[in-house]
Amino acid sequence: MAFNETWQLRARFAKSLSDMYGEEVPAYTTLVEVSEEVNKRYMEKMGASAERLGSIERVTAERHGAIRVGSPREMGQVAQVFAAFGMYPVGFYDLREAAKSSVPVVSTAFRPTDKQELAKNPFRVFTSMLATDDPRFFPDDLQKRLHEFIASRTIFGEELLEMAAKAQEQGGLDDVDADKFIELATAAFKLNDEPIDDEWYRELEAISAVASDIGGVRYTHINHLTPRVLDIDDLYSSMESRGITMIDEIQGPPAWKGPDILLRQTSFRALDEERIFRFADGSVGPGALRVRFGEVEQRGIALSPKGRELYDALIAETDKRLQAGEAPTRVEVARKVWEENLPDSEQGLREQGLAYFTYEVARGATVEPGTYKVEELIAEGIVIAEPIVYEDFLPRSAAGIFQSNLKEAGTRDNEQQGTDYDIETMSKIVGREIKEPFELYRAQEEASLEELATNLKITVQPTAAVAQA
Ligand code: OOG
Ligand code: NI
Repeated sequence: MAFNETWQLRARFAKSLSDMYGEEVPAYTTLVEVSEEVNKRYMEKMGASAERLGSIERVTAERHGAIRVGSPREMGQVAQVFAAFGMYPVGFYDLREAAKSSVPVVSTAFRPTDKQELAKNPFRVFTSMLATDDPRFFPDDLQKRLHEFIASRTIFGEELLEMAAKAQEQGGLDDVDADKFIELATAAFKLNDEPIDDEWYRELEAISAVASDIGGVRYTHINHLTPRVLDIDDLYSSMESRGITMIDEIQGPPAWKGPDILLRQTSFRALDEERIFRFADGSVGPGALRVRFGEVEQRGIALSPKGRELYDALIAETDKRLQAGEAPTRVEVARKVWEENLPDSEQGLREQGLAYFTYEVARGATVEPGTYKVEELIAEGIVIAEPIVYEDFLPRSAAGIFQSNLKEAGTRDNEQQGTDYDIETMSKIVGREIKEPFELYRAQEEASLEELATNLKITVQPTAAVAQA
């Protein structure tokens, strides 16, 4: 009997969710097809350099999912399920603060954390928890009913959780168990057709469509599954020419002549979906709701804290100039701001310590013993630098994606004091330590520098990105 290692379980899980979601949302299948065409075109156009930020095998299989849960208990359970797939919590995102409209959630992302695991299968899931205890969104009486409703449902059954614990303990499962486990795990995220209580759903929807999506039903489901493309501008126009309306713009960094940094994302708008409701008069029948959409992403280089600070400043500068009417679109303004402020080469990013890289000895290269700067070794052709890909998310883009799919702004009482959440409180909720993205990238660069020093038998000075506090 064959044994399925953790990464194999993860790859199977990603595939199984993707198949299920394709049946639930046919437009997703179109998005995947167009993404594959875009990637093929890009490979043909760019040759070997197309794969600088990820092999075509990895990128083709790469997806991120988004799910939403209702309580710390459910968050702890989903963390157990993801741990079985080698997916651990990384990063804390407070979308309550990042969004202008009413988005009452706090989030983390579950993903593989080391390089080899990411290369085998990089599946990740952006996971949000409804902040039911935040009085700016949920007044006392509603809070109580919401807590009761969520506490009374079971999304992750005992068998699933037990199998997840076993898979984690053994570092995988044999075939028979694996089949069952993938089936149960996939089913936990399947759209359920149990009638929705109309009155309850609409009460929450008036506050936020995100609140009703999470707390208005007895189940969870995948909100979206996102393929990765190598050229998001091509994807955007290809989708529009197929008659699919995309949100107004691509979120995150603009297209420009320099290196791609962080993450660019866009989506097509949430579609009206028919579901069965139970109405106040007791009748049961179809009604419409609108929460699920299709999203796509292009990934760039991971920034250091200094790079991220610069990125945030550039975004603020873009907002300012856009308001002053400098150019008609955010993307045009951003491109100018980028050109004025960001180095337009990987070397520039490295020299200023703005982004993370790994370093390898060029084949057959040797060097006299001594102390060297990495840039010096690169210039002499002894060392080759490879960018580290950004594996995480951006709160503002996430909020933008949430928001662009809400029909109404919802309500929010800013007179009330919001509940505090941070990476520590969120770690307690998840039941595992949430890793800080910067620390993972930095550790990767540091480890590669150490290996370089060992291989060349030299001392290597810390790079600017690693030398930062
Ligand atoms: C999550 C939105 C965030 C992203 O890619 O930034 C997200 C959600 O809609 O539940 O998926
Ligand atoms: Ni997403």
